[in-house]
Amino acid sequence: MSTPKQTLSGLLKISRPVATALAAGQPVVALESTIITHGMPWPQNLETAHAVEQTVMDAGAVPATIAVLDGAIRIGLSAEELDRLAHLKQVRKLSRADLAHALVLGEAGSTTVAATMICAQLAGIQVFATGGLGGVHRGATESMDISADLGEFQKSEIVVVCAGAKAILDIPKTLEVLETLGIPVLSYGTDRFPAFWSRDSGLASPLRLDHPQQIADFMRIRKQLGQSGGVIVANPVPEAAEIDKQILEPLISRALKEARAAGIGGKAVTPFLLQRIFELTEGRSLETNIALVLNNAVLAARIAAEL
Ligand code: PSU
Ligand code: MN
Repeated sequence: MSTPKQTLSGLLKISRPVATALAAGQPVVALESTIITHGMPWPQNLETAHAVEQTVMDAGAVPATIAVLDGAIRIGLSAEELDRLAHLKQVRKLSRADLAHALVLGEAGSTTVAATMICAQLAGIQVFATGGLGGVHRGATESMDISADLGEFQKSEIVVVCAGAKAILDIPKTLEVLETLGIPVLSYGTDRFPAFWSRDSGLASPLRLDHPQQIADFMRIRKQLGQSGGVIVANPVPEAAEIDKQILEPLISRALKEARAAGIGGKAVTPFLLQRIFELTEGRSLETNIALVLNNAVLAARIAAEL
């Protein structure tokens, strides 16, 4: 059988440290790049990208930040490449539908949760850490705005460690869609489903596990049962960094109203809302975002070690 690298003939470039770790069966954690280009302002985006990689390494795994650069899917970026990505002005936000398009045109792009899952699977990486999942947007009965992140879990066999779904979303509907699609939502060490900046969305978690070993076993048993697809691990933000739901809710309502008034749609919605929440919380939401991503990186590394 040919390796993914050969079949993809130049479209997939795995960095040397990541390729070495994969060949040796060492734990590898995939990291997305939309959070760098569209999720955080400069310079915290680059600082966080480096801090997340360092956190993965400190936890005993090899980080593989994923993006499209120079006409190829890149698995593992050098410090110089991370820097270049964080500085890019005209970088595309790539989801499942866009990956091949960016490759045809040779355009640079960052990968969302959905696209990162696809690329991680191609590279043979099983675990991926991010901030918050995309989901069903508020007002989706009108806008039909449901993130492609959700459907991706039916296709790519990856464990995605996140801090739940972003509070800007309609979380009850997001959980309903996940249930309909049969996608497991495992909250880590809690019975509550977390809401990104807050530890509790107000909703019970569909499933709970308390140890990285159990999460690895969960994946193994699914495989034995012939179940394909990915799994969501919802890891609540550390208490010291969380923002109370009551504080956030009026700010989210305001940001949503502004988005509607400005006619923001499609891919621009999530970046717009994250930026406005950042401004309305005077930067506090960003501190929380950074804390939760680092927290997820540690858990992802521990799960990768068990797999
Ligand atoms: N987590 C963060 N910040 C982000 C995202 C996740 O802490 O910016 C990104 C992810 O890349 C996710 C995307 O896939 O937001 C969801 O975008 P949309 O709602 O357009 O599908
Ligand atoms: Mn959308």
